[in-house]
Amino acid sequence: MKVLVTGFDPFGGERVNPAYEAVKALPDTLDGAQIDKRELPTAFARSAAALEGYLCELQPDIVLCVGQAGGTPAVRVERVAINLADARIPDNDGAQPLDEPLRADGDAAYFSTLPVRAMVQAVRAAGLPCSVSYTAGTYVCNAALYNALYLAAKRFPGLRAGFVHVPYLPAQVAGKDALTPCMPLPAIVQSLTAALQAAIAGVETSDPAVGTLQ
Ligand code: PCA
Repeated sequence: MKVLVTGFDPFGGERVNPAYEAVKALPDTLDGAQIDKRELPTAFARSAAALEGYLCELQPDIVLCVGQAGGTPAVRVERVAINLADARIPDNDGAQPLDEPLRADGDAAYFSTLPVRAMVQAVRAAGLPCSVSYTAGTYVCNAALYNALYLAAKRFPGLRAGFVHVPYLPAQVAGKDALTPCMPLPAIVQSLTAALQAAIAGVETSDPAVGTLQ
């Protein structure tokens, strides 16, 4: 089995992106699967092209994209991506789409095809906080998950795709509000490893404990 894991480059004035820092530190093989690691630019158009290029080049069975969610206290496994680009700040190429669809011929939304609940449970079982997220936002991370699922639906049958958002690193919050949450790099790496193991195993659970009350 082949797994492509991507992490975004820094954006929004940050010097690092915890996503790519953690992705780089993942092992090259995990539970018998080959893990290919690639960086994605935090830019709507270029990330879509780069992702498609990596899928053509590597022909993975699974793609897991990873991005920074500044302000989140825990790793979040995304459930859904929506066909909307709505950017509060320009991307790294200066593009700032407002109220635009990502793909004219795409569905309104696609659900992750990875076992989201099992991934959350696996991270929690490793002793780390984790939850399901029901919005990946409307910036470049949502676009990456949307594009991965769109491409799986249209061009790469059998490809399973998902997304994980990760907190800031401690060094990133040093100059921010004292209550800004962060997570050390080894904990993020451990979380991604556990989530990937569940994705590779490919067995979803029915445990209601990871659902919501809202
Ligand atoms: N986080 C941004 C884009 C790149 C990243 O790491 C997001 O959540 O959309």
